[in-house]
Amino acid sequence: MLADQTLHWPGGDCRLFVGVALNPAQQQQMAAVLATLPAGLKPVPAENLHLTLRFLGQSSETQARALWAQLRATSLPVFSVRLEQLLCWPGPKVLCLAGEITDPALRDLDASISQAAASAGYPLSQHPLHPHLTLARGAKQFPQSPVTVPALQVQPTELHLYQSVSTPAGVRYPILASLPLVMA
Ligand code: 2AM
Repeated sequence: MLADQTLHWPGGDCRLFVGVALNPAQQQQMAAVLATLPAGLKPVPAENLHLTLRFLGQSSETQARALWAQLRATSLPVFSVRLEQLLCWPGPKVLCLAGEITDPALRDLDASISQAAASAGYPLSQHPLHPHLTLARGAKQFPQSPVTVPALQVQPTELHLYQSVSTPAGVRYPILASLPLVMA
């Protein structure tokens, strides 16, 4: 499927982030894993699984379009990352499957996104990129009971601009625009 490079703006200011999705087989695999997480954790809905590459926060349409135009004009490399470490981050209280950046293409992509974000006027990122897949929220500490999560080799083909929308039924992440990641 060809990425829809058009940016569909929903109106007003929006909370945004740039990220990638799992492929459908991985999403299904992780949906089964989410269903086995210990009680007390709040698994994320499988359709919300994503890797955040850059959190942008509240954004105007003008700023988002400037960012996306710059990314559209950039060659965005396809990358691979292995997520294999189960971590509990007590600050945001999330359980996540994390990995290290070993593929230079991911460093290049991160640099391109940071450059585009800076020139569109977004503030500098507070943390260096640490690839991770948030599996559950409400994780004050590492679960007492054993959690088995398979390692995941993620190699996305598209970069997405996501909106984060809070609704009474929970948070949703509609995709506002996508760009293809290309072989170097
Ligand atoms: P994460 O679960 O991949 O860390 C939408 O709000 C998404 O942006 C969240 O699911 C979270 O992604 C990320 N996010 C939210 N607030 C953030 C912040 N202050 N800094 C970095 N990432 C944030």
